[in-house]
Amino acid sequence: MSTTVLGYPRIGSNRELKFASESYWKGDIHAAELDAVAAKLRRDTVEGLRGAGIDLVPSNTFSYYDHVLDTAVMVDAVPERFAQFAPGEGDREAELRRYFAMARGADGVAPLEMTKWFDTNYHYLVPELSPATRLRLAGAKPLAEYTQAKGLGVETRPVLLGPLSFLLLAKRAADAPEGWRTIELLDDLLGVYAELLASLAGAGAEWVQIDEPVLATDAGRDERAALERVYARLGGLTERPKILVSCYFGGIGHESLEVLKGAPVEGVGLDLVSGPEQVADLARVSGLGDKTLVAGVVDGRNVWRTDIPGALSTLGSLLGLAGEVVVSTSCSLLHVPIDLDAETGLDPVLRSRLAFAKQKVAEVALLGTALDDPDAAAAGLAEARTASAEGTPKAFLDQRVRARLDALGADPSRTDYDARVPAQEAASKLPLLPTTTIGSFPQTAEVRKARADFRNGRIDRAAYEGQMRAEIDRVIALQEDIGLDLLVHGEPERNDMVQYFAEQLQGYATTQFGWVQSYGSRYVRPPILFGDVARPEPMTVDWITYAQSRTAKPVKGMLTGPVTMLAWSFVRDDQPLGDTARQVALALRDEIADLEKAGIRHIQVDEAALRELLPLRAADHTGYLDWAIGSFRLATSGVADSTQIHSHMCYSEFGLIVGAIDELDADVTSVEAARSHMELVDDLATIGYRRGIGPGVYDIHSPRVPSAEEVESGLRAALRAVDPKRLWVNPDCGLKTRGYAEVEPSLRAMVAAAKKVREDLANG
Ligand code: THG
Ligand code: ZN
Repeated sequence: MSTTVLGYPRIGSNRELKFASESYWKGDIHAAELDAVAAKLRRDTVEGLRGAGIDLVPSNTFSYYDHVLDTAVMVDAVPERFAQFAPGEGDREAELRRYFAMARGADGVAPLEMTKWFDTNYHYLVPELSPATRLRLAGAKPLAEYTQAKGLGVETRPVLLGPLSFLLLAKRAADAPEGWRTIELLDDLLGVYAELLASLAGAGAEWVQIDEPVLATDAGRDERAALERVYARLGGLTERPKILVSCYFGGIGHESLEVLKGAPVEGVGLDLVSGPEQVADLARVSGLGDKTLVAGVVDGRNVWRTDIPGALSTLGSLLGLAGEVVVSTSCSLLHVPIDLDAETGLDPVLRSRLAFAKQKVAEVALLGTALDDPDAAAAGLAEARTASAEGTPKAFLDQRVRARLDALGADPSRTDYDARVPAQEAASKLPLLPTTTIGSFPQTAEVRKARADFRNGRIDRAAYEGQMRAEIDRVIALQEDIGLDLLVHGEPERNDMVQYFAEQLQGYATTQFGWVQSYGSRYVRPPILFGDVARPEPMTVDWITYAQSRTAKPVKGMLTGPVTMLAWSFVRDDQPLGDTARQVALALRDEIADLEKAGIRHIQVDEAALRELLPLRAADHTGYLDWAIGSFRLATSGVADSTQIHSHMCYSEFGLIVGAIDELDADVTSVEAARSHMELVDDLATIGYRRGIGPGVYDIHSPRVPSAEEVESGLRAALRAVDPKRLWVNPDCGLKTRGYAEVEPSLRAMVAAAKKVREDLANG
């Protein structure tokens, strides 16, 4: 059976792309040097895939920043504000200058908006379209990358973002009329794709892969007429490569499958990992006739080894349902780390159950061989059979955790909110409109160095703790001086809000080199949640009680919630996510009890990723929100009425989850609102939200320092919908990525504004 993958990481096994692009932005290297690094990365990828036994190697999977941005530039969907950056013919420096200006902003020109790529942790740049956008073929990136690989002797299948997905992922530009939809540019865009396909065919490309992940969402599934139009038009071209329409991140539904079956294209790719019901859908539409089915059976989103016997049986059942079946990954391997072999610190039992991108490629190759020539694959198959028969190792399970959760039964809950309020008011004397921050303070070079020195053994624990305590002293003193009401310790000891807890919890492992692109040159190393989660000992209590010992004002304890702990990790797939979330919640419940015992009266449990993990299809929302809310309540419901539970959520677009925010039953929730102009406050008022709320009063994502007047007018806007007794005053997110030069004046402006509004309220 032939083999392929839908895409491969582009960052390089030693983060070469990050270092080269950051040097280029600093002016340390020229375009030619950056291009040379990129060419080397592409070469390593195509040669590596061919060497690993992949028959149909993809190309154009590389990107300097983001593949949606690449597509926008290629079809000349460049907003007017970048006109000043228009490159002259063949001016590579200028081309890159404009490209990175669109990605990152430049000279006072705002970049494209960035948002999450479906339900992954990758972020793309949102194209801006309007009726005035004149689409045309303005670039030849897919052709150039195809030609480069061909020069290396590798025939590849260029990967393009599909026209339907491109238009549905784009947004209306500010100048587009209300009611106008980006899909109205479809015919223009198809003209551009026709020209592109002709050029690829002219260069000799046999196949092209056109990605339509949007078909896994409700919005995409609803566009069946457009889907039919796109592939009737592209399929009807006389000068074109064979077309593979590839779909991933979920099932596309049998109706869309029927449309693709009827379209004049040669191949359809389906994600059988996140949409396993599609095996039945294929039978329901009586198969794909003589089309090629690219069967995504190796998970491109998680780090677990494939169940090879299971995959073989799935592939076997597909044989009669298509002209040819090709083994593949479920989606691009962009979302997993590159090479497990680089990890030397992992427990051997865990390691034997993992596969990163390189190992997944080997699995695809093994499956291909096994179906053609089981003898040739005998050794690999025998090993894989043993591995998949093992089940979850006993050592990964913890019967104590399971027994405790069983004993807890249904999720416990707190006394009614209204009854808790007087107890909390008596416990902590806070003024009206209390001021606070989200938790992290700037991570200075000294703080980072101290953490690195301790990790590498250059300083001992006593020296490290001394430095962290000195930093906490500074941050507490600064907050007192500014006049904030509810203080934080500033989190100098934390590298990342998920990794920090993962390092301390049983059932979690962390990697040394497991980088995955989050956006542009920013990568994360998601921890691996592999077994039953438990908390061997308190994780934050010493730091928080130390901070509390330095001030008479109350200090807030800071934790990361169960949903976010899962969203930013690779999570075991041998039990439902909700069961895993309850285990994390139980560990947090214990931590919260210890903080409370130590006298901490305000505890924040951040659910930065609550919105982010919301399933792509509305039909799945209730099931998700049930466990998401249940796990938060499990974590936070063990406290006394007088203990105030806070939460924080990042990112705008809360519309879909305002009800859920209420059901979390936190006493106070801070949210990003500065950029969405307090719209959220109105949404909350509509549902009768009556708990504490801290709509972010300024945008920490920008270095701009707000004026007190600006903050004051935001507060007055919020007061139109929020009871003054419930309004909190805070920035819209943590301050970790900012410098003190901005943070200090911003917080002073915030406190001044709160005082002013408070006085006015007191004077009626
Ligand atoms: N933590 C984790 N996942 C996340 C975020 C987070 N996913 C979503 C969002 N926040 C992504 N945002 C960022 C912001 C900055 C960086 C990465 C993702 C970043 N990374 C450093 C780099 O690439 O240089 C490396 C950081 C490190 O040393 O660990 O700056 O907050 N888990
Ligand atoms: Zn935030």
